[in-house]
Amino acid sequence: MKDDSTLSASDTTVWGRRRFLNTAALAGLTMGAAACTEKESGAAPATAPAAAPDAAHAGANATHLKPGELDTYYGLWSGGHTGDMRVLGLPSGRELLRIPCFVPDALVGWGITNESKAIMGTKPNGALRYTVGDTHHTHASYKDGNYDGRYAWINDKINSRIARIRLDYFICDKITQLPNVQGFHGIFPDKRDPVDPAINYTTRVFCGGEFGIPLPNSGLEDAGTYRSLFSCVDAETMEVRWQVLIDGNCDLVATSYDGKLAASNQYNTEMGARYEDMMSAERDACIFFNIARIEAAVKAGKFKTFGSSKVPVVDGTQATNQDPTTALTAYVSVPKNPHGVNASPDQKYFICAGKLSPTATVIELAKVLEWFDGKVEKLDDAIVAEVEIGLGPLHTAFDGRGNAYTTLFLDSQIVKWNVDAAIKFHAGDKAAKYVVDRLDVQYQPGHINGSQSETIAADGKYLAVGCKFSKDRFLPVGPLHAENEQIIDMSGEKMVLLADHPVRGEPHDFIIFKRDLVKPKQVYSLDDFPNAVKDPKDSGVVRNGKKVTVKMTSQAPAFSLREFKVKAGDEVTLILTNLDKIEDLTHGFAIPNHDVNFIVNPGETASVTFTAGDPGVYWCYCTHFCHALHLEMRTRMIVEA
Ligand code: CUK
Ligand code: CUA
Ligand code: CA
Repeated sequence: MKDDSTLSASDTTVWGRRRFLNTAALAGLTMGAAACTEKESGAAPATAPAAAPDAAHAGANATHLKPGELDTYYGLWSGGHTGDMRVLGLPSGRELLRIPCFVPDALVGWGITNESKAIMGTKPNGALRYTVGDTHHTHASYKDGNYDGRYAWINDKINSRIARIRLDYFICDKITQLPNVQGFHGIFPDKRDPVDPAINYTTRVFCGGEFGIPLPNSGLEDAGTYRSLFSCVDAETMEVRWQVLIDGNCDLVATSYDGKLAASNQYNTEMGARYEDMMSAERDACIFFNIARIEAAVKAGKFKTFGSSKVPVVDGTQATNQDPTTALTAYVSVPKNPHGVNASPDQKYFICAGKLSPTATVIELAKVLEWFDGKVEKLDDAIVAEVEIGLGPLHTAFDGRGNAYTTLFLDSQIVKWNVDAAIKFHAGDKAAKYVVDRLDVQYQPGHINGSQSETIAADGKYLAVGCKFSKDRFLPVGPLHAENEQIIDMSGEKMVLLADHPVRGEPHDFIIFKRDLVKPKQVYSLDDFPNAVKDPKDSGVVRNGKKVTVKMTSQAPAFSLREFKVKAGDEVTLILTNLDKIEDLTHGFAIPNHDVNFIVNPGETASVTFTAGDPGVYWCYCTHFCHALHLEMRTRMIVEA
């Protein structure tokens, strides 16, 4: 630690000589990043300056839109600790919406209305089961190898939950907690059903469990017995279909275009409990799952269950999967603590970034399938390239023209490299120049994605990079810095940095797709809600002992009830239907001192249940500016003794 901690992490002359980072070097990694701040902030950027993209590129791929101009792409961004999904317009990078999922949100009343609480899950006393989240990865449903605008999914690492977003209304409609799993990290939907070739769309979502735990979770201390599971969730029902018990752990997830394979990179094949143990081996793995065989094994009853969970768990450990022709899993060896596995848009390869190894590994999917058919002797033959690309490679995006773009955390760079050239180089053609370009970014990039990158329609226009540090890029606002999301023009031979955007931590992953792939609806139908109050005449107060139901409608600039009476201590359920059906005419409803605040969009019905407080008058008011008489849009809750 003493020696390495004094080095700059970006000092490639020193680090580049190491094939792998050792334990001591990793301990110095944090300090290395800090040292790199001082060094880089004083120096001129090595490549294109942020403020002045060259004129030709600014014309072709600019980020600045004139007032009133619309973006051409949507971006779905993981929200990080806010437990939501952020919707961006690109290339401008403007944030359009936050879709709350795992964490309460007072704007829309997420975690406050009965409808959202039912999705989030409650304890027996009615309180929310969880109020924190940590989202990392988001991916959308596919049809014919491209996004189909039905759903997106997002993970919560803390509580192993997966949320589904409906992309017609841009709302979360289901949340499922994975059993037997801690640290649910990577997530990817399949791109078609492997069992029935006619089903050309997503029917399941795969989830990687990162942390090993005792199964069932007994609190056992011997970490050597801890296990991680790979989970499959049904895209429609959102129920967990099956899980696979594996050796090592799961991290990120990728799926093939033919639906036959899913994979997860493994950094803890050592199954260690301390980081020194987790990085003790020189190689780890990318574990492949044979989806059709796993589903057949589940159907044949070859599974067990753990604890109170009824989810079938099949055995994907190495010891029981030696015969390729019956194996459910295949462990492809990749260098030291890989991070990220990404599917190339030509449908041929998965690429694993090396993280602690300066390499990218290209795995040919056809060869993995041949191994499962018993036609290839060595699984290692599926590795068609393992090439040096730079220090700290994490995630990879694609342009649809045969190039890969990998983030280099330690080098603070994006490296653009040609996959075919890398394969030639690996095969012995040492003249093959696979590195096409390098671009300095600010600073320490993690995730990266390109427009349409992981679809068959990758269009190679824009690249977004999530930089973990922003240091000097924005006005200082105290100790917590924004992260720096940078937009890059990837349409030419050389990458051109176009824009910086601050973003609240810590978003991790995102996808970017053409705007015409989703068809959002902006007004609800009253029939979408079984409890809708369809006519203002149906408004009123109904008492049943201590339980009181208040039915009300909103139509600018009034609520249908000008006042309503309840008694102190009543359990009040208030149902509000917005009868305004005009686009963008949303009303809000807040009750002072009762922790109630939510909105109703056009045609929407929402309800809240609360205990009426001390006797008195409480002005319930519209919280969403709707009309010239918005401030006058109120009703009184009169609480009697
Ligand atoms: S992990 Cu964050 S930089 Cu959760 Cu996607 Cu790689
Ligand atoms: Cu209704 Cu403001
Ligand atoms: Ca390892």
